[in-house]
Amino acid sequence: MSNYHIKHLEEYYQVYRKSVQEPEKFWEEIAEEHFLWQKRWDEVLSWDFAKPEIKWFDGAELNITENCIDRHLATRSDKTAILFEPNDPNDPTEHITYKQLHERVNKMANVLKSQGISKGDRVCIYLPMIPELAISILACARIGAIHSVIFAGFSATAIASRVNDSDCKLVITSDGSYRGAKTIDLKGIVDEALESCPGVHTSLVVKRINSDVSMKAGRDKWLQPLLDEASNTCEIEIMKAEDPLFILYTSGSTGQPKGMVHTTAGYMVYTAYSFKNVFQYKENDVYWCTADIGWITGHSYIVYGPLLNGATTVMFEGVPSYPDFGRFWDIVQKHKVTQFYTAPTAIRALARQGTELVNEYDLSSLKVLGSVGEPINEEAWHWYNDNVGKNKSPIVDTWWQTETGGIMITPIPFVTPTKPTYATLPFIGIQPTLMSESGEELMDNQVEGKLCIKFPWPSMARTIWANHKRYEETYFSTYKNKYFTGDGALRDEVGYYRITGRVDDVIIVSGHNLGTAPIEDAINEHPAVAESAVVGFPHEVKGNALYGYVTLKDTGESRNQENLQKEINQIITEHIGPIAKLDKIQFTDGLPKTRSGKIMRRILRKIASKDTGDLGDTSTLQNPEIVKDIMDNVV
Ligand code: 6R9
Repeated sequence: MSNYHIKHLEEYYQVYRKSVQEPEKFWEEIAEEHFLWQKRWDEVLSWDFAKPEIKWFDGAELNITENCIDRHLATRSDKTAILFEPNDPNDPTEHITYKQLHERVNKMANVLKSQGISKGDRVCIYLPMIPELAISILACARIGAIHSVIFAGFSATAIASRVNDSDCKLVITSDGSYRGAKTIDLKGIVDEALESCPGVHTSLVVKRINSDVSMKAGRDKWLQPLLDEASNTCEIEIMKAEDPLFILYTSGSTGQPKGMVHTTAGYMVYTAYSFKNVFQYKENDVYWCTADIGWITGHSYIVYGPLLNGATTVMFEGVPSYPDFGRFWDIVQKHKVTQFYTAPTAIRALARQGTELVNEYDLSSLKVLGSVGEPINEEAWHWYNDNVGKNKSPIVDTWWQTETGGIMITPIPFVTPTKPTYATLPFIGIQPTLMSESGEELMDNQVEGKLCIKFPWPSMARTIWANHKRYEETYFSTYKNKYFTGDGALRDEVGYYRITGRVDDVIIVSGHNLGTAPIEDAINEHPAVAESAVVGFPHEVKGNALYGYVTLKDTGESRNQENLQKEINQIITEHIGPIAKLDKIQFTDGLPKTRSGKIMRRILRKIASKDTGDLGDTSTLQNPEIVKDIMDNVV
């Protein structure tokens, strides 16, 4: 049916119009024709952005894993579902068929049950990019447990706060992980975290690197023996459409990370439909998204979206630079990858290596290239287009968020003419709009404003775990009756969108969202620090890097600044993780502040970016003299 697979621009406009004029009818048709339901819905959509309360397919019953796995068994049981490419290129690739995936998920689900996990319980997953990660996610979904995946680069403190926020009962981890030539002691990090997580009764440990880890009696259990014992059949748990499927934490501009809650039916329908169209997926394609499953991109477009379509999805354990910077291209060549979805920060890192390596490999299998995570700069776009796509594979620059669950603004390859740095047009069913500073909706083209969404879509997050008020305040209070994204954007003369970046205090470093507040909180833990402010500055590879301004307590002692820098970064690593380390630290006698005491980050951002031509009016500051001082000592 054409609604499901769009193939030319006219059809896009036609389907798009239908999806916004009659959204209920549109999504109902998609839901009816392409999924298995245990019980049909009573109502396609009910919503109120003021409360906010959003329900899709209310009354329906289903299990997402029946849709991801069971229903493919009749026609695709021997087809590869997950193609696992290990860290070491000399280790064998693992092809997990749909039939094997079914067995492994069922076994894992039975293990979880045997450990006392049942519907509604929260399970934390802290694993490297190995098959057990996808299998654990699906096993949770099979029995109705709510998975909360924590990226395996986060620190013990970060794990503990997330585990406690959602009161997880069980953790799944591994004895360690491979990362290029290094190994990382995941088990040790989890052990440290669990010291402050009284609610966790069990920790299941996957053996990956065969390291010598300590196992806490009564709590820690090797996973394999339990799997060996478990039955390979596990009935699906019947879930309601709006039952939570998972929690995924994302950084906010202030305070604790937000546990975004995604529910079952709407998320399923939207990720499946968007995957199919955005990647123009066809039956024998080999699709590869290089993201980590610890982020939303991996949830929606490594696990759920591809499996819902019966696709072959590549999971890569390693890094783009190991054993050398040709690794990505080696994998594309080896598995004849057809869709390749990565992040601008990876493209920039690869582009820095020149074109010699990329030209050594046969990339002719590629049909579609994707980009996600941050705005893609023009230079990176062209490098990607010329050297990877050879000017024949369209680049889909996909804009979306943890909160949106699925891709929101994107070209459809071979359908939407692309334009470098533009995410182009709203995807089917998505109604974006731009708002002026004064809160007016900007109706014309060639305008710039704050990006909002006017109408619900099936995969939007429904709440923040245990904090619905924060959900309302963060997303629905800035503009009445609109979901506010936190991003700025401009719309060109033909209605294409270009995302200009965050308008709040979230900085995107190598595609990872980092809130400035938690980093500042960590810095301020250092006994010598009085106050700090963190801003982003442009970085050739990471997109943005972090610049910290730090004032020290006046103790009369002299201090070694180099040691202080190391100690500060150490504290940040402990509290958040190495991704949040500061690239530059400037010690200063003061921070520019407004009369009401707010730090003027706008000025600090410009100074860190060496863009001091126009700092605006600084005369109204409490301490205007500090600005020159900071400028004179910029690092
Ligand atoms: C999917 C994901 C969300 C933030 C988002 C925006 C930035 C993502 C982008 C993009 C420009 C793109 N972002 N994709 N900016 N162009 N194609 O990345 O989710 O980790 O929650 O980040 O990332 O600023 O608001 P998440």
